[in-house]
Amino acid sequence: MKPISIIVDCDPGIDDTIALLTAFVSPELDILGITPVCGNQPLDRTVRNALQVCELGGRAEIPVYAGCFRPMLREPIHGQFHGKTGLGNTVLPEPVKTVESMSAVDFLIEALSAAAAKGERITIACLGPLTNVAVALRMKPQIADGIERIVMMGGAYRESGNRTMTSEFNVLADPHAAHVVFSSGIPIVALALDATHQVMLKPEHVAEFSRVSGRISETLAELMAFWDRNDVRRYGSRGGPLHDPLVMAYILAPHLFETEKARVFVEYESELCMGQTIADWYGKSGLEPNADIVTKVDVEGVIAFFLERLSRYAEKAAA
Ligand SMILES: [Ca+2]
Repeated sequence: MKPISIIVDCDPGIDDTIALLTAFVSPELDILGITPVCGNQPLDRTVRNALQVCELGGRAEIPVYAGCFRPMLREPIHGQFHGKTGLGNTVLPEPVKTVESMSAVDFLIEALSAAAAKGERITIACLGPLTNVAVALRMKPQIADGIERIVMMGGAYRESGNRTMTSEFNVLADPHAAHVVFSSGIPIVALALDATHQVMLKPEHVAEFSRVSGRISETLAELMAFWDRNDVRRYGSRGGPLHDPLVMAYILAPHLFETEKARVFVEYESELCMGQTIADWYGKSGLEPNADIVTKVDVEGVIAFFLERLSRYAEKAAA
């Protein structure tokens, strides 16, 4: 089967690192580029982290294009659970690999226009604020013809928010960009907190990941241990929700997920509810659905999926 052409738009970030490491050992994917954006960390950090993760994963040949320095209109906000560098307490070697000179927005426009011209389509995995994709769409809306679909982590529908009472971090960080993307007509699969809060990465899972993952085992265990929120009141157990990696699981193993169609609206005016995502589940707006929202996750299946994928690092070392 022909591999899925994919661009990974991200803001690494611990969970983005796990997502990237999973994508790197998945031959079903042809990763055309990685486009870090300002999000969990300022842009210089997310770019450096992306370069380091490419080297850690043995995929230094994948080009990294630096994205937008800031959200479209709002002041930047950054993640609270990723430590000082964005990778917890993990210190990776300084990257030898360098960032491409072309910007992420130019790369998106070029790659998607080229795909559209050939009648091909590229999947975009969005693991951070949607600034890069929104700016590219504002500059050249025709790139939508080169997008197969956007599979994104972001939003909170029946769940309440994580960064504020109403809002999830990736959408809150750039609600205007999210509005542009949800208004674009591009097919969207949304993995919101409704999905990610179902998948808790618990200390016993971390031990298991560390056992199977060969040469990246130490780094992975350190990263994942940093993820333990210890917020039992909210999540019902120790550990932390496995947010952004679920995008890769969805693309590679969609049978582990159930979705419902809805029209999604993004609040970008109210300070109280800034970044809230609202789903019209029952056709109240009179508008057609614009997203498939993941409502149910096969949790054991997803954990087993990631264990199998990341165990490939052990095989790679042995090969
Ligand atoms: Ca992220």
